[in-house]
Amino acid sequence: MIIDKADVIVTSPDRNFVTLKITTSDGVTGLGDATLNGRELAVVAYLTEHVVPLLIGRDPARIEDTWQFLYRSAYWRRGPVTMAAIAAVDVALWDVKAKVAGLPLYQLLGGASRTGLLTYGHASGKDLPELFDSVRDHQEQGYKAIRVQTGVPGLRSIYGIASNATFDANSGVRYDHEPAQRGALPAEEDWDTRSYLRHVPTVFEAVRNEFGPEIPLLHDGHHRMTPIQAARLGKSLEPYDLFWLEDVTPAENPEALRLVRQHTTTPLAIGEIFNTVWDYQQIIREQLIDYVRSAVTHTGGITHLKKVLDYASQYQIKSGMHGPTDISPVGMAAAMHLGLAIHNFGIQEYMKHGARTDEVFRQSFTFVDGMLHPGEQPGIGVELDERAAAAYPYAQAYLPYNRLADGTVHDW
Ligand code: EZ4
Ligand code: CO
Repeated sequence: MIIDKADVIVTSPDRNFVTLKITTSDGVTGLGDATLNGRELAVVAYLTEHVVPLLIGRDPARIEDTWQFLYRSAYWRRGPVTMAAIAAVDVALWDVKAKVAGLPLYQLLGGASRTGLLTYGHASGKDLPELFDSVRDHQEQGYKAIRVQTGVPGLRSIYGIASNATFDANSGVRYDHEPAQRGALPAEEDWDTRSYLRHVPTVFEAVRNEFGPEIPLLHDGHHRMTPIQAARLGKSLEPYDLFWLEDVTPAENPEALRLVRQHTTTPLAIGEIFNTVWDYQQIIREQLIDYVRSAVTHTGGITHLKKVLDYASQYQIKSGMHGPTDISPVGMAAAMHLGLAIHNFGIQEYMKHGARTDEVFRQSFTFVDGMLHPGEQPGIGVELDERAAAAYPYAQAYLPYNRLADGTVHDW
C-alpha cells in the first residue's frame, strides 16, 4: 500500500478550515487538520507546494519516519506553518492506520485510560448579569467546568467576550468571541492592563458567590501581562480557587513564568501558540506550569504532542489541549483520541462548532454531561463531505489586534 493522492481542502462553513486528505492505493482515506487561524493559506501553500509532492508513493504505515523526514529534511524547522502542515500529515496517517486496523485511533495509542474527557466551555459577558446568564447556559448544556471572561469598564471590546452571551446553534454569529472576522483588515480592540487587573478579581468573587465553590473555573490572560502583573493577578485570584490561569505572559519568553510561579499558587497553563517540545523544555523541567495547552493541530500531530505530554507526565503536568472553534472537527477528534489514551489527561477545551460545520464534517464523537468521547468508529471518526465543503469557499479573515489608549500596539 502506498500513498496515491493527497488533497488540500479549504472550506469556510462558519469559518475557514484547512484539511489534508490522504488516499492510499487501497482506497483508504485519512484526514488531518491544518487550520491556522487568520493565516490559513500559508499552510495550504506549504502543503500543496512542498509536502504533497513528497508524500506520493510513500508507505502510509511509516508514520514516525514520515514525521522525521518532513521535519528534518526541510532544514528550516519549527514554526506554526511548518508544524501545522506536519501535524496534518501525521493525523491523516494515524487515521489511515487505525482504519486499516479496524480500530478507533485511541486503541492504537494504548487504549482508553478513562471513560470520557472532562471539558470546559467559554462563558463570557460584558457585565455580571450577562456573564451569569452565559455560565448558566453552559451548565444547562452539560459543561462541568467553565472558562470565565469578562468585559472591563472603560474598554470597548476585548478578547473572549461573545456579543451573543448564550448559545444559539442557528444564529450564525456564535463565533463572535473567536473572532477571525471576515474582511480585508483586522478589527482593532482596546486594552488597559491596570483596569483589567483591578476588575477581574471582583468578577471571580461575584461568580463564586453566585455559583458556589465546587465548579472548576478557568481564565485566559491571552499573553497580555508583564511577569510582575501576571504574578499580581495570580495572587489576587487565589481566593477563588481557579482550575487554571492561562497564557499570562507572552509565549516567546517562557522563562517569565519563573517570576509568576514564585508569587502564586494559582495553577498555570500555557502553550496554545507553542509548536514543539523545545518550547516547553525549560518550563516543564523547572515545573513552571501545570497544564500543556498545545493542540494536536499546531504541535506536529499525535506523534509529537504525545512526546510533549509523556515528558510532562514525569512532572505531574497534565494536558489541557487547545479546543477553540478554529481547531476543526478533525483536529478535535484527534485530540479526543489522544486525551482518552494518555494517563496525564487534565481537561479538554471544547466549544461547539456551528451547524454548517457539522454538516461538512460528519463526526462520531459524543458530548454527554460535559464529557466528550471520540466514539468507536475505526480511525479518528470524522469524514469530510467534499460536496458540502465546496459550497463554502475560503473567505479572508483576520484575528483582531489591540491598541492602548495612546495608540501603542499591544498583545491581543
Ligand atoms: O484566541 O484560538 O484559549 N483559547 C484561545 C483562543 C485563541 C484562538 C486564536 O485563533 O485563546 O480563543
Ligand atoms: Co487561550
